[in-house]
Amino acid sequence: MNSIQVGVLMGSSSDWDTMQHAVQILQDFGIAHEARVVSAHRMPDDMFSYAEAAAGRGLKAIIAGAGGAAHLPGMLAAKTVVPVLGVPVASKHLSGVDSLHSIVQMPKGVPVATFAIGAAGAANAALFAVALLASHDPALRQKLDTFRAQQTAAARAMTLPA
Ligand code: RP5
Repeated sequence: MNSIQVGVLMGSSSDWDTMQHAVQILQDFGIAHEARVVSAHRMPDDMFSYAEAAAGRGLKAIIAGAGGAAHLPGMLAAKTVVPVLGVPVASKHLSGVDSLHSIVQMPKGVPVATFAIGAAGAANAALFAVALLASHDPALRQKLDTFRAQQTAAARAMTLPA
């Protein structure tokens, strides 16, 4: 069995509706991955354990989604040099702008790559992870090129009402 390449973490099962879009992309590209709920404020010890073990387990990227005061991506990044890709999940009261600001405004020295709020951000985080892996994997690079070509063809085939 292939070892896990990408971890997909989220702060709550309520984030799954958003984060499933990352998992779907990883499945489509055949990337060995795992998806888990690891909450920064409800399970801080689990979060640190996951981050501390990530490099030794061979993880190449961690996609982390959270909403509200979204500490998860930044605190994971504080404990590992494995690239952390942050996905702001839309929150109930502030529509995810709070999540976005929490994730994107990392102080200098501990980076988190931050994506769009919601499903598009989750999918793009996974595509970014694919691109990272593809730089050392010609077959995966070919799959990514094909994905882009299909997307381009679909856009060119779009029609508008007369
Ligand atoms: C965050 O709080 C989670 O990432 C989630 O987006 C938000 C709300 O969590 P629940 O109250 O729905 O479990 O930690």
